Amino acid sequence: MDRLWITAALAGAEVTPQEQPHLPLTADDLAAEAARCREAGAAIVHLHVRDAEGRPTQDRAAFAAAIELIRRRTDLIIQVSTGGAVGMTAAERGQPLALRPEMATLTCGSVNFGDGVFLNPPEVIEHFARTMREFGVKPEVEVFDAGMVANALNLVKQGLLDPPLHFDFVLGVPGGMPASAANLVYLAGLVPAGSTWSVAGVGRHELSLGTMAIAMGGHVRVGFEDNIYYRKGELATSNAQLVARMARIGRELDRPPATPDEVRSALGIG
Ligand code: KMH
Ligand code: ZN
Repeated sequence: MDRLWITAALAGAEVTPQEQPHLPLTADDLAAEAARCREAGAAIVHLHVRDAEGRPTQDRAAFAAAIELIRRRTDLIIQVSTGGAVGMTAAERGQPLALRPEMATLTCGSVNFGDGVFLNPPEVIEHFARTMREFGVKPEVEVFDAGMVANALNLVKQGLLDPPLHFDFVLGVPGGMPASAANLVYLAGLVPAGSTWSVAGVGRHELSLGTMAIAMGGHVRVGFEDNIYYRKGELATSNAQLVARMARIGRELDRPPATPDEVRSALGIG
């Protein structure tokens, strides 16, 4: 099987420093953490940024600052979030695309998200898909529920997305598809031949579903955006600690971590 692509989701938009004291918040923190994750085996960094007060922002300049520092310190593929935080407008969320990052997320449907709704109506999805094409950004199709795979495949039919696609199954968000082995097997079965996928299991499911994905030939996302614990009752000390564990499991299962350039060449980017 192919080498393992590990994505590090460093901070997300929802986790707070009160919940996870090692959460990277500033551009400097994000770049330092990205460098540690690269060292530990990550190939992709999934990027959200915060403002000076630590609140999630999609401000273009804030992304530019973090991207510059990450590029200075690593060769990681930088994947910006277009999801942002629940409640942000599409215009707000799309700002980092103008920076022409190598990758960006494209959530292909709406989903309840905790107490809120992560809204992705068809016109927003299509707008982001068109913008990504215009700026030469490779989409990662974010899937929080099964219908989102079908929506992405319809975008291919409409000529708005170019196969092969790369999917990320985010399982275990309250309101989204639960994080179960059966659900991962089902979703992986929907992926067309030639396309690729990873899983991001929320909370304790990060480890079990990540390990399953390695055995199934998929890829893995880990990090504080999805999970702040190393094991039950024990907070992780860094994102890199979570990356390193996946890299170790990958090596044991004959799926050593891929370098960013290996992933670039598989995705046809860079
Ligand atoms: N923060 C979530 C509402 C993405 O990065 O594209 C959406 C999210 C997905 O994190
Ligand atoms: Zn995200």
